[in-house]
Amino acid sequence: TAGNPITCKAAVCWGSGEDLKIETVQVAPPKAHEVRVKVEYTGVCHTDEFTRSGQDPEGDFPVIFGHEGAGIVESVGKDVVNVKVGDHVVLLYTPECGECKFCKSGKTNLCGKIRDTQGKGLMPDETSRFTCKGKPILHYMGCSSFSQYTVVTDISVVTVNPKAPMDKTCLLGCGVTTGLGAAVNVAKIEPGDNVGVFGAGCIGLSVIQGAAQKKAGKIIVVDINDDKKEWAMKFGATDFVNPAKDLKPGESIVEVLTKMTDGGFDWDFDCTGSVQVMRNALESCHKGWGQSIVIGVAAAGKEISTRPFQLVTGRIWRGCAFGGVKGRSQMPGIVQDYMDGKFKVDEFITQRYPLDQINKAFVDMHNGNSIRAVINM
Ligand code: NAD
Ligand code: AHE
Ligand code: ZN
Ligand code: ZN
Repeated sequence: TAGNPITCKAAVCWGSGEDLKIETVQVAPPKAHEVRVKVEYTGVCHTDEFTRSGQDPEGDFPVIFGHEGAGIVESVGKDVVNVKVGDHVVLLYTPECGECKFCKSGKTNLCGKIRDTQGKGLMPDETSRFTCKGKPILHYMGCSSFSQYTVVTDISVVTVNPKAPMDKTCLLGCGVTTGLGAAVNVAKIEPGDNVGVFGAGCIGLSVIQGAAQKKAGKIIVVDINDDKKEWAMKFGATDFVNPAKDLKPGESIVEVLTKMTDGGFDWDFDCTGSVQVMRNALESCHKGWGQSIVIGVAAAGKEISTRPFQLVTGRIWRGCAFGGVKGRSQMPGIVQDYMDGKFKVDEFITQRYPLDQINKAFVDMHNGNSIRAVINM
């Protein structure tokens, strides 16, 4: 009940590169402008693995990962007005306060209000709501959905249609929305445009379905895992290239793609996080106007490079987070669109596990036989 700590299970990562451990944790009650959520389902995104493995320059431990969560509001702190106990919600790692410079700009979905403390794994008062064995445990991306109960700020949560199944809406908290939004909000794909998608995980497949929705011409998918061909085609790709196998001696992937598109892509997307792939994506864009959109996140210390001539000759390099989506304004509509059958979500789920088997989701990701594992909390 409101005001009391809750004892529950959570998957705690005690140190960089370690497996998650199911622990009993205490979850403090929400303070002012905070919300405690009973997490029902969470997806596992490659970014959770990125930080677990120690590649994230902001990564710190011990921590409770997870940022693709859906659940029910258990209690609210003082001054919370946007959600109430019992609401079905989606957690938002990109919050929306509506009043900061970023939110008011109309130019970006990034919100600045809690970014600093969120990056440190803390609530806005610089403390954590999680303890385990007497030690504070860090939050992650303002969500920590790998806990049966979590505390988030009120700007990091949005109420959605309670009829929407939460084992699907969790995936709208990152993967599906990130790719779909990049294709339909960030890029301005016109009918017939040629689109390239590098990496056909949940993010890339979501870009493909967004591009198909926009009636793109060719949708060419590049992945080093042949098993992704069938997946890519199912979501609307027209072609698939495996650069590890399909190149002739001396031929580069950029040459192949440029030939296939009569000069390059109108829009392409990095959905891998590899800086070499990002370069290839930029250089596969059409001279004069092609835009390459970086979605993948790269390891600490990695940098992108290309010849400035690529930009002088009109290619545009940019990126986005959460598909450019403003969560509190847009998520209820996105959930409704899903309910109305306007895009696929159920099809992304390749595995389902209870919380105590969450490490299997990371193994599946490494084996390349998973699009999304959904964890039943
Ligand atoms: P995933 O592991 O499910 O998919 C990645 C795909 O890329 C796999 O199919 C893999 O075979 C392929 N791949 C890897 N290296 C490749 C290479 N060199 N060339 C071609 N293909 C290659 O991951 P995901 O969950 O879809 O996430 C994709 C990336 O997007 C990750 O870096 C993740 O951290 C990032 N991400 C960013 C945002 C954002 O808002 N910017 C949101 C979610 C995820
Ligand atoms: N912390 C990392 C970068 C990680 C990153 O870029 N995260 C994306 C979301 S990935 C979701 O799966 C993001 O939201 N970025 C914008 C932001 O403000 O963090 C680093 O390199 O420091
Ligand atoms: Zn994610
Ligand atoms: Zn804001």
